[in-house]
Amino acid sequence: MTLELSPGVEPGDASSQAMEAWYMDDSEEDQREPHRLVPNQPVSPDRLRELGVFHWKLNADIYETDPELELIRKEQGYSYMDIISIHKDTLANYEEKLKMFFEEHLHLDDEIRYILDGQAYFDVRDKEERWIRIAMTKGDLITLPAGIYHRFTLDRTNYTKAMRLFVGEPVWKAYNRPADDFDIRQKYVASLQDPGA
Ligand code: KMT
Ligand code: NI
Repeated sequence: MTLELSPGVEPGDASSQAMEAWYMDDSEEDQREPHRLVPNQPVSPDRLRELGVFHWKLNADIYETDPELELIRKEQGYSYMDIISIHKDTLANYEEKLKMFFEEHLHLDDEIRYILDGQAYFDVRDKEERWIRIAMTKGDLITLPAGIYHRFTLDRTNYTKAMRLFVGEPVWKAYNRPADDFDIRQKYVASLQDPGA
């Protein structure tokens, strides 16, 4: 039997447990607050997939020996990995980095993050440029497509530990918005109009 691990689409098993996502309000309060609309306006995994955002739920307690993680890495070609602990006592230039992570930006490659401990938010723009907030908790592995505008923040708990995965040698370079002239951006925008492209 071949094990096909499609991100989050098999009903009934652990990998289908959806992350919670919602449209954000535009209030000026702290970025670490949830910023939900009232009433809350949830965003489904299908909607996220249309934006090219994929998700798996894994058992982070066994990440060092997890066959499911191994299989995903193999199938997706995630040869590189490291672990980043984001907390004021563990991350050099903590404040500065958090500020950087929260600037709206894109990358020329997919951003792949697996939350091993704690929690955090990834915000992504939808097709109409509205911010969607994705609540990441322990066990969530997410992939953001190259060219999507996004940002990252800790939540009120001020701590997360994440695995960073990458295809080949990692490139962390972020291009702050506006970065619309990159081919990868134009490709991404085109893929939103025609999801089959
Ligand atoms: C990025 O580029 O948005 C990040 O690397 C976010 C921090 S890593 C959990
Ligand atoms: Ni990024």
